[in-house]
Amino acid sequence: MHNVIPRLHQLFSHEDRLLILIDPDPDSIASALALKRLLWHHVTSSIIAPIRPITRPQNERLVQLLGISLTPLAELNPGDYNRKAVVDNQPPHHKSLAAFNYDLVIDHHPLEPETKARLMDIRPEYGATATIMTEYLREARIKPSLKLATALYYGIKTDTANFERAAVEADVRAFHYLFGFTRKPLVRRLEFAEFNIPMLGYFQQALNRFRIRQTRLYAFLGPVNTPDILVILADFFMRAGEITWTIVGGIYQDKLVVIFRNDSLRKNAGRLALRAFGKLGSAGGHAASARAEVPIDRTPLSPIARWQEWQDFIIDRVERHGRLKPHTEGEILAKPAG
Ligand SMILES: [Mn+2]
Repeated sequence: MHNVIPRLHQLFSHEDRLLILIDPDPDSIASALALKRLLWHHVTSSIIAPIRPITRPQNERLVQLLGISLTPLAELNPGDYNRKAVVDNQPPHHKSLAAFNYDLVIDHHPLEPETKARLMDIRPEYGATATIMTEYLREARIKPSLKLATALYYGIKTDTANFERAAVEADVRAFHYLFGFTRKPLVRRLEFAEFNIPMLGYFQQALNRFRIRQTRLYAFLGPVNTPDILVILADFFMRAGEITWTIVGGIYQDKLVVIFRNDSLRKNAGRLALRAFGKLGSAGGHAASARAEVPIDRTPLSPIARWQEWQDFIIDRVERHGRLKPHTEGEILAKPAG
């Protein structure tokens, strides 16, 4: 989309008060910051409102380190804002987003048929919304500040998983452009904040409890205050060279949550999650990563069952219903010669 800036400015007048809604992650936070910057002097005020609390340490760190000001949706009165925008998501994606009418929607997820706004810019082929916003800034001839450039740079980096996931030429171009406005040590500090001190307790627990079946590692953590820790631990255990699968479970808000990871060599995590837990709850994902969520009352266990029982339940479901190949590359290699 070319010449989007005049159309963007035409949407708003100087008396407008703009509410920018986001489901907070680095890409949405950065995109909202960029929108705020693009509308400086064009609206009376603009505010960034996350629809849910930030739980990931890396996102917390981004907000803290760059001094980004966010106001939780729950703490403000949406009626005080006569204009509304959503970036990096579309209204049908979430109940809290669907509750409003929008002036502006900018996103890189596939277009939802019910998405409506006075101006929509949806580019499903893009790896990040931050890429779209970088193009806007360039068109508006606005040089990003260190803070804005770093946020956008980091947003592209995380949404494309360092360009391992779907990205297009435009993402690479934006990334390269932003590189000139950011600072490496700042980006590195953001990346290192993968977990926080309270989360280390879960590491300890997982290291004490994990079980290995062939080359598959299982761990059950019990109640967790965020499912993010299950993802972090599933990724962490994949770093052991002998491990080809990690399956990490925990209880979050009356649900058993199970995270699947594999080395993506002829494996399908989404299918395994579905076979193991699809009959009990929701399950699915991609080739290398998947997730299952099962309401506790749909499992044979009581919420107060011991962790060993839960861990055995997960191992049993996956090994029995997952139809895992009896032999893995690891086992074949481990067979004694002759
Ligand atoms: Mn995104």
